[in-house]
Amino acid sequence: MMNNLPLTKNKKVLDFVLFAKNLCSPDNVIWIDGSKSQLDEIRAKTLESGELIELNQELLPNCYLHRSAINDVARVENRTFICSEKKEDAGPTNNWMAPNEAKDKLSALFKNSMKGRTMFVIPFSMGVVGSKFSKVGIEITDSAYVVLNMAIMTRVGKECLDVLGDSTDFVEGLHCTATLTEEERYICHFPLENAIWSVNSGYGGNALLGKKCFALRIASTQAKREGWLAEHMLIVGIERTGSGGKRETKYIAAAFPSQCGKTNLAMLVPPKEYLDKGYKVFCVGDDIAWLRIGKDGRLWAVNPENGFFGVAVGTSMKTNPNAMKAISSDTIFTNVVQDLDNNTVWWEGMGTPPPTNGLTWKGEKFDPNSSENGAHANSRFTVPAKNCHVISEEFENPEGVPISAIVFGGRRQKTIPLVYEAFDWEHGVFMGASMGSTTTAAQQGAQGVTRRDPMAMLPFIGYHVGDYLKHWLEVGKKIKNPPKIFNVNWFRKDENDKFIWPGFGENLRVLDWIIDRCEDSVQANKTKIGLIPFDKDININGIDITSSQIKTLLEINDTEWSEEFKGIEEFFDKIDEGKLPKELKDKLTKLKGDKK
Ligand code: GTP
Ligand code: SPV
Ligand code: MN
Repeated sequence: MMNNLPLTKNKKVLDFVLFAKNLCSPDNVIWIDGSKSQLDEIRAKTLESGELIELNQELLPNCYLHRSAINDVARVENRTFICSEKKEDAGPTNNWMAPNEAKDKLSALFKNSMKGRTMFVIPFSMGVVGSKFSKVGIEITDSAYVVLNMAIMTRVGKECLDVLGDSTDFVEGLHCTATLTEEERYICHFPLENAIWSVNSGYGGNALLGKKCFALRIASTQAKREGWLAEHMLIVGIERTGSGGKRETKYIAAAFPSQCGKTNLAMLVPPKEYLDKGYKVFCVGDDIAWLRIGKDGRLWAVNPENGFFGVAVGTSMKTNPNAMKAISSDTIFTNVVQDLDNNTVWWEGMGTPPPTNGLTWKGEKFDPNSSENGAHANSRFTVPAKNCHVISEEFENPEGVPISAIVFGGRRQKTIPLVYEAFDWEHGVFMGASMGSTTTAAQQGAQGVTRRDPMAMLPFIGYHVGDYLKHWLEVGKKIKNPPKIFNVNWFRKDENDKFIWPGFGENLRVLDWIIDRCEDSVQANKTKIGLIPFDKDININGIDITSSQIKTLLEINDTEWSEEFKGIEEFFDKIDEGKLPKELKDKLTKLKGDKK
């Protein structure tokens, strides 16, 4: 029998559950206690209902497949709202709705939405349970798929309520798949109340409320108040023999927009030459970092998640073998191809021949010769972090890891060099504030359009972007030993529309230069936009890159950059509203005026 007795005496939690119950009228309520037996029971029900499909348990133990509704495959930025008291507090990069209006509108959609269904109450912790840097959330949902995903992506169960005790300091998330009607889909955030209401989607960031809604949008507002940073960043550790001859692990936090390579960089396998030299790479996180100033005056990062919700398409033994190994068990696959011959999964870019007897992500007969993809471009795997063979020893360390370098990057076909370094923190904030990237399938809407995406946080800043950038500058002033800041671009293309840089594991060559810079063991070329590597300092031994190509990758083209400055100026003008820090505007004016 599943537990339907409250797992806490916390009045605010009980009131929230009662409120949701009265509003949504479920047939029954189940409190998620975090036990394996309860999750097994819930999974068994999803297999009966068809919500999950059991995959070949010999080849893929404890792996399951889910097909989402066809109209529900990605985050919906145009239906995502920040419901701050005043519109100007949400700023020009967010949709805004008055809190009362949002509550009224969504209450009508939640009304009786769980009739005939079960309401699950998921107590969860972002970060190690009980750590002073962690935060508790309660997600109420009608979706067993959400429960099973949350149980992978976060720490769930009774112990989260135990550490919460009587405290009112938790985030309330109310979620219902309801009818999945797109026109009535709303993802609303109430920063004043630490609350999230999400209705009519069951997918990823719209529905797993611990992730983008809590750990970025709500947490960014908490971070602003409390003096830290909640960022869309991977965290990776690189162990090597440093310039002083000592073996050391240096940690890098990197912000790239959705589907721009965070998971891949976080788990990279060093090229042979580097393996031979004893390089090791450890993954701390692949999507979200909470960064605080440590007592030692450095910036420290924790990954508040407990699993990976990674992009399936393009993941192969060649591009990301660590992810491939991780997802060979205990994984929920969403919107990939099902190979009916052996009941396994497949996607474009997996590096194996397509199944001849398969079903597409929509559950239709898969034609490998069709121009239409079998897996959705935003198909995903959900896998526990502990499945990753290179998960860092520090993953569970409540203090996190000290960050030596912050890296920004996006998909840019031209203009932006392979790597360059900021002169100082303020310049680094300018670099992050002005970065751009072409849009991907992670969000609904036009793809392949270049847009500005400050710190890869455009869709995730829970308040005014100008205040957010000011907060970055202020945090910088308080760090005694700030990390150096860099920008990278793996996606520069040649005249044949081909990526010039091989990317993936080879990106370590660039991280190696970055760490050398952090250790002051390599010189850099001072240009007006920042510090660029000398060609000879990017090691291209053993890769198919000519010296003229490396020149192109490191080139600063004046015509391209004047266009870039125009784009940045347009964006700055759009987001200013009297809140964009003067330091950033001055930087742009100076850059525009400077010669080389
Ligand atoms: P989210 O989970 O959406 O936040 O994405 P992410 O930033 O973690 O992106 P991910 O690592 O999943 O990569 C997205 C896509 O970019 C995949 O299809 C990868 O194959 C591709 N990709 C990742 N790294 C590289 C790279 O270095 N070079 C090239 N050309 N493609 C890459
Ligand atoms: C992203 O879109 O940046 C993701 C996937 O990491 S989702 O959880 O859907 O936001
Ligand atoms: Mn992401």
